[in-house]
Amino acid sequence: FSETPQCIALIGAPVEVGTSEPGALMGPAALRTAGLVRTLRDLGHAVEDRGDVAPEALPPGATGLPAVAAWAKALSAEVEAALAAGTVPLAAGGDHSLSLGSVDGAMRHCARTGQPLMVLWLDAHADFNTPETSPSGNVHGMPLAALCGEPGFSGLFRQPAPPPLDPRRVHLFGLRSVDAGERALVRARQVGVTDMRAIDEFGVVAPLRRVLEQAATAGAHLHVSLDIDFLDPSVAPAVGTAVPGGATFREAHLIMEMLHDCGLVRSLDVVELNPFLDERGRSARVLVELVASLFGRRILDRTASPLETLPTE
Ligand code: 5AB
Ligand code: MN
Ligand code: MN
Ligand code: MN
Repeated sequence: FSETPQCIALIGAPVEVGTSEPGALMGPAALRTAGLVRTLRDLGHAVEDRGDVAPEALPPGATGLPAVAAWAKALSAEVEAALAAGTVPLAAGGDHSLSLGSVDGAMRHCARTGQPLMVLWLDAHADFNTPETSPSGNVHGMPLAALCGEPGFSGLFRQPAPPPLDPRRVHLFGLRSVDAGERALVRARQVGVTDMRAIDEFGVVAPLRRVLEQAATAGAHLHVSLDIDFLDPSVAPAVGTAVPGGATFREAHLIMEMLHDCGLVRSLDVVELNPFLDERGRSARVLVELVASLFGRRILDRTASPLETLPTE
């Protein structure tokens, strides 16, 4: 994002049909309660809270792929419309199956503008299972496989199927829990990966710079999907699928600052917050802090390019 104020469209997506752990449907409300809109406005941005999306025809009690598809269809339309209107869509979840919709909306937008789409997936998990490989059957572990055109997702809303997302333009960042089947797929499809071992060895800056350089060179629309379990559970306890050894607050914060400074982020998901599991709103507040940094909050007015080795002043 540039220094100039942005128009941000907040789109709530209280989806939890993609997980077996109830509570994520309270995510959008908790993010609003934690001051998401006010915080972004205080940074000078125009924020339009479009309320929560609602799927058109969702039979009560519907589960699995058909239910996810109904949500995704509604969210995709909202995200595409927000992008067409020149605003930055911020999809607030809700479980990670909602990204089927938000990324689909970004893909449709990019198909019209001709801009390539790149996806940065900040997550402990790869979310690259198919119905066949999934150990749990939960769709929040599958959105990337569906978006990248893996088999087993027929009947999803993407009909007629548009060209799938290029897995080489997807980058998994913070990975530390992968199932056997998805591990093979991630390798075979050449999905970009910065796993926790790489972060331990090189920190977050060098690997992220590489991703941002790839995006800048391609002139890409960068979509960022932030799963709260990217963070260490001690920082953000409100997660259904906690995996130890996650990002520290400072690592996540630095990533957000670099994402702001690169000026390439055009759409964003904040997902998997489960307020029912939170401790006095702590995790929701952490997420609001991180979003604020992504939208330009800084400690001092230093504008260092994330692609430079040293600050310019
Ligand atoms: B999340 C697991 N790989 O498929 C599966 O939180 C976990 O959106 C998926 O990243 C976690 O069930 C999905 C074991
Ligand atoms: Mn996820
Ligand atoms: Mn995850
Ligand atoms: Mn999760």
